[in-house]
Amino acid sequence: MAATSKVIITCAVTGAIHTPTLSAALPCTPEQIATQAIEAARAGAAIIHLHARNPQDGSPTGDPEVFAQFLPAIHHQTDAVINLTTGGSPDMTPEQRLAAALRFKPEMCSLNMGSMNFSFHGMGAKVAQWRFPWEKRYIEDSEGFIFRNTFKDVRRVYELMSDHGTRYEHECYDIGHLYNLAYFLDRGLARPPLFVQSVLGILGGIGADPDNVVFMRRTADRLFGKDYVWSVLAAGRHQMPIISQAAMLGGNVRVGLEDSLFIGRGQLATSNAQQVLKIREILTQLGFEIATPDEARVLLALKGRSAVAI
Ligand code: KMH
Ligand code: ZN
Repeated sequence: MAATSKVIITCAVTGAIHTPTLSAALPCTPEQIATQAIEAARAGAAIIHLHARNPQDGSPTGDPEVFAQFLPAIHHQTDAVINLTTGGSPDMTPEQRLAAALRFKPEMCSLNMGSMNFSFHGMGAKVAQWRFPWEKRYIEDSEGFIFRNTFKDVRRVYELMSDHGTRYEHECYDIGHLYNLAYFLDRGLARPPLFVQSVLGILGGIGADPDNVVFMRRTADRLFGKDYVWSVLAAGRHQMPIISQAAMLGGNVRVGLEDSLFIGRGQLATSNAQQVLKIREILTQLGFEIATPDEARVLLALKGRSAVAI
């Protein structure tokens, strides 16, 4: 494990899993995404992880023209590290998933470390009326979704994005994904310090169980030694307890409405910043300090905010 003196908070602002009916706070338009991202950065998030949505109906899109409607505001009004998704959404091709990262050459992009089932079909069970026609089917269809991230797909992202000096949030949804990352480390495509994002609680991935957080940590220690910086996210109601545990184990944390719509038991969050402030308070009370964006840049060996094409 690379020594982490301060905790890096990542905020994943909107994602591609939740849909507008599930929470009025979910940012969907470029203005909403920009506003919530800026608030999250001001609240203490050093890294902002971003997806885009169609302004008309909130459906996920990989169109760089939509990203172009919110990235400049975030880039100019904060000094946060901008991290663009390459996971996209279930209905995007590998090319669509990569298009925005290729155009804007961010300091970071996500890189999903293995193919898997990725299902959230139970999420709409309590919804009586949907705001937009696409939502119900999108959620139901995820029962049959295979999240494609073959070795060839992953290699391609490394080869294309490393040319731009972009570094990676390695999304590891199960123990095997850590071994996949070790394979790319051995071949020189992944370069230390690795940023490893352990993802717990996705249906199809490892469960959000405290034992599994420790299992992830020990396995990453064994595979990567001092060559990695560890972060954890957990889906839904597991978010705050699991990431608090991760911090106690020397990890960094990710919050945001991409991962959970909640701020407490049965209580919807009103914004991304609210979740950032909550974990910040928990960490501060536990005696941790929060990393600034520039401190995160040093810890993760990023190229710097002036080297992006936003
Ligand atoms: N939705 C998260 C569980 C990506 O954007 O590449 C993982 C994620 C994937 O953030
Ligand atoms: Zn994402």
